[in-house]
Amino acid sequence: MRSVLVLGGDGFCGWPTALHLSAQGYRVGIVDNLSRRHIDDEMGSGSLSPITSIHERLDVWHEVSGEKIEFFYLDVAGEYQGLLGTIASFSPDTVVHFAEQRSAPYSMTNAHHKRYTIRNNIEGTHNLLCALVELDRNIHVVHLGTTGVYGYGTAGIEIPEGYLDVLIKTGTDEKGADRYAERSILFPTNPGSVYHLTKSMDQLLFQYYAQNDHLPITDLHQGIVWGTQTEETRRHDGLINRFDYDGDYGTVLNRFLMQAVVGHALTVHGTGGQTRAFINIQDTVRCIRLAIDNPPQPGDRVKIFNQVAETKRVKDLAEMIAAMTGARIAYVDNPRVEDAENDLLMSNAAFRSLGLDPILLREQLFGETMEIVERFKSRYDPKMVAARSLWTRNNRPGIVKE
Ligand code: NAD
Ligand code: USQ
Repeated sequence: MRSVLVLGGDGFCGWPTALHLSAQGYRVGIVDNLSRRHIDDEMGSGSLSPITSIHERLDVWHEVSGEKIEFFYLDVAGEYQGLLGTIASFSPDTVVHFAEQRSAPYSMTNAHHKRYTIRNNIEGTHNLLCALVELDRNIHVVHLGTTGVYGYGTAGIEIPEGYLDVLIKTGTDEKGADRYAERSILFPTNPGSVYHLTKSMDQLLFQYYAQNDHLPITDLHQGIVWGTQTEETRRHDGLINRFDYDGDYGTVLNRFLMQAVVGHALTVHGTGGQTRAFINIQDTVRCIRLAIDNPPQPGDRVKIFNQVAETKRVKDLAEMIAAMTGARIAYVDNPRVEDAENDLLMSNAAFRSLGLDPILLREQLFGETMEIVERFKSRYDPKMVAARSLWTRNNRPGIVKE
């Protein structure tokens, strides 16, 4: 039986991925230090959907599916020997690595959060790579990166999957004509937050270890995930996925859907001219399985897939939801440093060639997410909605002024 260790398997993407793989017949283990739950305690926030403890979740999964998922309570960034021993004894064919601090606003709040995000994400990734070199068992790493590594300026091209083919001027020939050398380089990174910076740095770690130690590595550049439930998490309330709506961890589309249901104005930052890439949570889990089943060979360069379904402008999303629900749109101050407007075209040819027919944003698909919000809206805390983490002293929080 093929086996997969899911680092960060208690999180928003990791939990439904672990269940999906288990349902598909993989032997699955989860490693998590529950830091995401501790951050909720730190910030006074919490998932809108009432998630059960990791142990209850795993018991319910065993009850409904007959499958067992093992859990290892471990800090990937801080407990190298524990990580090494866990990988050695679980002996996976693939390690899926979600175990990073993933909120851009949280990473920008203060020096403590910046330093934590750098330490947690970079050391976690590096520990994993060192452990795999030490074990020397040809274990495939599938890492969740972000489309944010490409930056959000207008590139003027369709952003390729990780690499850019360039011609470098090397001189002139005897007739004075320019000579060029062809190269394929990592697409130049342009991170927009300390969190995105860690994903950019992860890319170099992967490039180095793929080259030097021939580790087989796939890096998935994922867009903003929307939706909550997947085929497996719907099977029982005790398996429900988390739904973040707060100013730090709530992502834009889920926030707008939540705001529409509870009667809060849709908080569009600045002009809303920012264009971003999106993917539904059900496709996240499908893509990860496709990546697991199609590993690179040892010695290959890092395989990079853009894990996105489509791109959309924030303002257009808000208008779509406002038209559907009657919600009011509030153009609030932008707490972030980002271009007021950008165009974004992004290739997703690799996943399409593997058979992915992605779920696209359509009004009728928002129903389920809105039902989840409707069902649990008594748990909503209006104080948590404002985006208060500022990128610089010159920015202002994204607060609706009545
Ligand atoms: P999440 O915060 O819900 O889950 C991350 C999980 O990793 C949590 O359960 C957390 O406790 C765990 N974790 C963090 N640091 C750890 C450590 N040092 N040791 C052990 N466990 C640790 O985040 P998510 O939304 O599920 O994102 C998962 C990955 O996908 C992240 O790397 C993120 O950058 C990437 N991603 C997410 C999105 C999105 O929209 N959610 C989009 C693109 C990429
Ligand atoms: N935005 C609003 N109003 C809001 C919230 C956000 O206008 O209420 C805007 C932001 O200013 C930004 C865009 O929406 O322009 C996206 O913000 P987001 O919070 O939805 O997403 P982001 O911070 O980019 O991060 C999320 C995940 C991160 C992942 C990333 C993919 O938290 O883990 O890496 O999406 S990507 O955006 O492609 O980098």
